[in-house]
Amino acid sequence: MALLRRTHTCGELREADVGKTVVLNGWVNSYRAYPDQVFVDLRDRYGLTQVVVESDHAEPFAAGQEVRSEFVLAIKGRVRERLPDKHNSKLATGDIEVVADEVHILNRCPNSPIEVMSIPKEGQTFGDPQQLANEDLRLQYRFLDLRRASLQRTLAMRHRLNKVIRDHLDAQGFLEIETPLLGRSTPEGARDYLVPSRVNQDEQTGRPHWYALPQSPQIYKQLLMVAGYDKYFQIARCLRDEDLRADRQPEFTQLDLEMSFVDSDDIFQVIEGLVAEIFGKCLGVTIPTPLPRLNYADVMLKYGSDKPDLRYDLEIVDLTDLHQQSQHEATRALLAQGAKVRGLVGKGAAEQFSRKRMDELKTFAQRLAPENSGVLVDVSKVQPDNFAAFFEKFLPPEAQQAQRQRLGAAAGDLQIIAAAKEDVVCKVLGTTRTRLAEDLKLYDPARPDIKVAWVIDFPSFIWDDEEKRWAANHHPFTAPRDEDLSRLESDPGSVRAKAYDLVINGYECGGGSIRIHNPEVQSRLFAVLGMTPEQARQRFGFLLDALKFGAPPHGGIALGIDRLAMMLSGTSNIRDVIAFPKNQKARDLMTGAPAPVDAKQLKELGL
Ligand code: AMO
Repeated sequence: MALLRRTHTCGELREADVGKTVVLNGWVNSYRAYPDQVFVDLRDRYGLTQVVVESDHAEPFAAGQEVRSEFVLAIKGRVRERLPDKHNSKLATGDIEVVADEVHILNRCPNSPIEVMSIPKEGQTFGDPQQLANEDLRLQYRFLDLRRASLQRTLAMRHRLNKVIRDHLDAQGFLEIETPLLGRSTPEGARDYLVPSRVNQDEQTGRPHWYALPQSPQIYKQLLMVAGYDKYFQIARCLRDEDLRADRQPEFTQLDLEMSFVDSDDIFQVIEGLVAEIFGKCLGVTIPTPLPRLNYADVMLKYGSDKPDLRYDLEIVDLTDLHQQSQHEATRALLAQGAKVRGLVGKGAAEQFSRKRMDELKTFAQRLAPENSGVLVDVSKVQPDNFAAFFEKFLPPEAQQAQRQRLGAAAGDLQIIAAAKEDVVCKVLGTTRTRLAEDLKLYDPARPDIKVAWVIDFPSFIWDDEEKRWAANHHPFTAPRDEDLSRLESDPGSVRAKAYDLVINGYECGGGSIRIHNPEVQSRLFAVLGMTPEQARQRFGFLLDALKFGAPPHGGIALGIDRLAMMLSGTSNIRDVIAFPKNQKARDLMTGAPAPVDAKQLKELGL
């Protein structure tokens, strides 16, 4: 049979089309069969159109009776206005229906293991089923799940995001340049995915040499700057073998960008213009620029996190000095080891918290600390003229008053106070802060409320307690601040980086820096990270060489496209914005990857 090519999509026909003969192609969203009529809601990614097959057309009526959910049909028919009481205002095509002259079943479908789309129920528009099947099952049948309206909307949004980015950067003179997937390790703090080379094997052992898949195009983009491509970008796939979270995938996409002859301000300007355009064009939301620039040390103190959610206030305050006078022994022992006491207050929240809910919140907070951290946590209601709460009763009266004042705590408030090592207190109170904001509904997740800021002045290094050495906080190519360079070897912990993160609604949506373009400084930095000159040469000799051959000052950033798409779609699950994601265990449940391979393949690889 010749293909009955569609004349219209299923979301297109309106009252003005009444009387036309049309052809529609699509999937059966739902059907209702009566003795003399079959109603079929035909669906494609553009919408839904009601088709009526009547018994006085014997041939199409016979086909219409065979129709089941998710069958693929071609329908030829006439557009007519629906009966006056049958108009559906929730559907864009709700004023018309198509009376079928021909019904062709192009393909059949067994009972779907997951519900793709429900019959729009009372009060429900054309959209997702009310109850989604279990996510693993949906990932296994991803080709069916992708028929869902919200996933189709999200992928369309992601397309638009990429297009806005490309158009915007093109207009600013950037070149999109692709860099290799098979290359040398580019460290970004995760493990590499390795690929054995069949044609390059060790002469003695016969074992393969290995490519590393890029954790990011970082080194290549720096080499492009050395080569004079002063405004580069790429929508680049990155691969990192790391533990997964709700906002992490092993394979993800970055908008990677680099510029020459710039300082941080130039990068801020480009990215602020781009971000404003993205949220304006994709979501109709105005992002006021210039964006706030928040100091790392300040945000760690106030929000307990380097990616604060700024949709609500709820600030953490330091109480350590007041507790130097505490009569509580365990608190004093912690303070003697350099611990901090900090707290936050849920204004007017006391009445929403029963004893049970307070205990739950306390347990939640305590569990955020590592075992043996000795963390002390108290959740209590602020009692007027009564200082019986745990972190109050051991303080002298002036300190009790001072603590309330500093917290801004008054009767009717809920106070949460914790004592532990600084990083533990940040984690405990920072995460409790986001949970409390959720509990107290301090923001509306359904509303496109977008709060963007820069976090700057990160430390260059963090101490790796397991390996007992300094590690790069961003990556080892990030330039230290000029005024801190003299302390690179003597006090690495005090060196701040020319690095910046772009934070949106509590997510790190981008990170970048000004790079080291001087080979001596780069060698010094590798040395602080514990690499011998030989190791540095063996791993990054090509970069050190390139820096010698006239490297311009340069810097850049990478934005997480998946996370931006999450912000645009209002989801907190990264798998919702990726067509074929991996599950929490890095498995593709649909194709079954990763999977064992043939012995023959392994042999060829020398494995
Ligand atoms: P960074 O490692 O900070 O920097 O990555 C940049 C941004 O990429 C996103 N991202 C991820 N998204 C999903 N899943 C992951 N596993 C994942 N890892 C990172 C985040 C993050 O902010 N080369 C540097 C950039 C530079 O310095 O120019 C880099 O890759 O949104």
